[in-house]
Amino acid sequence: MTASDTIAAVATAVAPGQGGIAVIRISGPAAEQTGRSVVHCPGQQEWASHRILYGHVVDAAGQQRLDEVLLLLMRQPRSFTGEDVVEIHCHGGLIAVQQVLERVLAQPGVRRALPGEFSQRAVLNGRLDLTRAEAIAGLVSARSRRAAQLAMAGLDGGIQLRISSLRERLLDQLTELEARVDFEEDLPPLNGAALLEELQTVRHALLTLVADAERSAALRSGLRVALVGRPNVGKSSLLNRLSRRERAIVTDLPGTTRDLLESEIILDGVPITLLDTAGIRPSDDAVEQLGMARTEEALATADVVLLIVDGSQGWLEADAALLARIPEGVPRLIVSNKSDLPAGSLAPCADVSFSARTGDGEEALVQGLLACCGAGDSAGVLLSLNQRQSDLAASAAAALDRSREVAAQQLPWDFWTIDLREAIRALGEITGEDLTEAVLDRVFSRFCIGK
Ligand SMILES: Nc1nc2c(ncn2[C@@H]2O[C@H](COP(=O)(O)OP(=O)(O)OP(=O)(O)O)[C@@H](O)[C@H]2O)c(=O)[nH]1
Ligand SMILES: [Mg+2]
Repeated sequence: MTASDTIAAVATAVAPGQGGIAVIRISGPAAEQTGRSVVHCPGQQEWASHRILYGHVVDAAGQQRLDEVLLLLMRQPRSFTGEDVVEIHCHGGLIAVQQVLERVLAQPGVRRALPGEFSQRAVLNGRLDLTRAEAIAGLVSARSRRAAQLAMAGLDGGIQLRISSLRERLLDQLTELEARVDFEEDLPPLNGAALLEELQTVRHALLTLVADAERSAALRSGLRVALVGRPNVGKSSLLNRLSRRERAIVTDLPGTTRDLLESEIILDGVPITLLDTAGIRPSDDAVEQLGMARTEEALATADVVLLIVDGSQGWLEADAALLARIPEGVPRLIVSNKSDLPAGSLAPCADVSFSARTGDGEEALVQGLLACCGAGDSAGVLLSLNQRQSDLAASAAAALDRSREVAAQQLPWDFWTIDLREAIRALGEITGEDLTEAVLDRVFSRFCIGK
């Protein structure tokens, strides 16, 4: 399949004053002609595929040089999209790249690429399967080494392989069933119990993938962790210590933090946004009241709440009142700070004891935090489906679950095929395979219909 139009876009990140080199990617039938029109290559350079050419981009009037560039032509099908592709490697930053892109877009038959359109063409042209295309997006957006590692597993084809093989197993069963629907009398009887067992094995495998996806979701999207507590317990000090910099203002005056303050950190490969909040206490100060309203918002939206108490004061009623304000179901960790000072009379019912001043107990705090957001468990995860894939895997598993019902009611074979088809369709949607034709192909190739 070849698209009739040619698309172009800057493939590298663009920022003013940054990036030595930027790449403009052009894909489609007009790619080579566009390259030839836009880039003037001196001397006898040959326009051969997969060779680097050197030249200049000049303005439309042919007067002024806009940039000095390298050009890479990759003729179809040996390119990322499977189409003719030209890459213009120009200088980075903002202005030169935009000028070159404008020249490219002004060529006949060329338009600006839509988001993800190169990958989409690669998939449509069979150069890339769907899960690998999604893995590229995951790799690009990875915010931690671990997330990048998981994306690479997808890029290496791990997800495609796993889902395809589960789908194949279902297709095998469907083939058997469909043959029975059409030619029951010609074939040996089907073992319903064995078939059901196979479906449930696949279902369990899918559920494991869904659970792994949930466990590692934090790795991809990151977690918002709200630090709450009474004024002066050391919320900002804790944030500074975990951030390894003086991000927040710390003073011995209660009510120092007035506004929400965010700090992005990576803990054990998990991206975490720490939210420092205004300490909660009765106050007539208008600014402080607004700050406390934001604390409430942070409480309502955080994935995890760290309730910080002052261990040198012990567990106070106000701490208990704050604990009660953490919304139901939100994982929480109670941190007793200031462990370097003598403990207060009432021992706080804390999960970890910590000192923002000395750093004592930091490892326990980090591990407790990761455990409480479930991110600590993701260590053993080797493959991580993204949300779309995980939703589809879950719906396939649900369809397979329904087959138990069908089995229990001892319904005829064609009833079994309904849920099975549904599960196969969902998995095929993950891998991008065409369901109906694939199933029919299998039926035809395995059983000689004309016999
Ligand atoms: N000894 C000791 N002092 C600490 C520790 N952590 C914080 N402090 C002190 O406690 C005081 C308050 O610290 P902050 O981090 O500003 O407390 P906060 O909870 O952010 O306070 P508000 O922003 O007012 O709500 C400062 O004087 C800190 O130096 C600790 O672990 N040990
Ligand atoms: Mg503070």
